[in-house]
Amino acid sequence: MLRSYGPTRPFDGAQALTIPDAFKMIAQTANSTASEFPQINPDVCIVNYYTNSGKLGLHQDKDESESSLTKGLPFISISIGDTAEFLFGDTRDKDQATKINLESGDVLILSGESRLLFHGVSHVKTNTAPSWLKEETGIRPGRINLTFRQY
Ligand code: MD6
Ligand code: FE
Repeated sequence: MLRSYGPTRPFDGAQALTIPDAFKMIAQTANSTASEFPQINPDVCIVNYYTNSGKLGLHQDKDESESSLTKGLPFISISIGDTAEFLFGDTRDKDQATKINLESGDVLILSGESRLLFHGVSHVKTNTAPSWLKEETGIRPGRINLTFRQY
């Protein structure tokens, strides 16, 4: 699959929206808390919605500029809603990958040497979102993941 970043969506020409300042602020606050990592000014935010049967195969995120990747600039991932089992490792082999749970509110940063780790989501755990989140926002079942990067 050809993947690239651009101002419009190839299949219908829709314009990419501006990243809301409040979102950028959350990502940059998380970034600065991990003070050993370089700071980015995010200009790309990908929002993925996973239903409870959603998954994402092991992959590397390497569609950013060569300069961004060479510097190992962080990508910052924020999870909202149901818990995901997240896999990461040095190869595409899911049996060798490390598994962790990403719960609602968790932030994961891949930076420096870990920037090109293989990673993915093996499954989303039904009905694991915090009850206050469901009550206060009416969020539907599943998981939202936002990843912020600097192209
Ligand atoms: C996650 N997301 O949902 C991991 N990669 O926890 C990703 O790895 C990802 O959401 C590339 C583009 C969008 C993504
Ligand atoms: Fe990814």
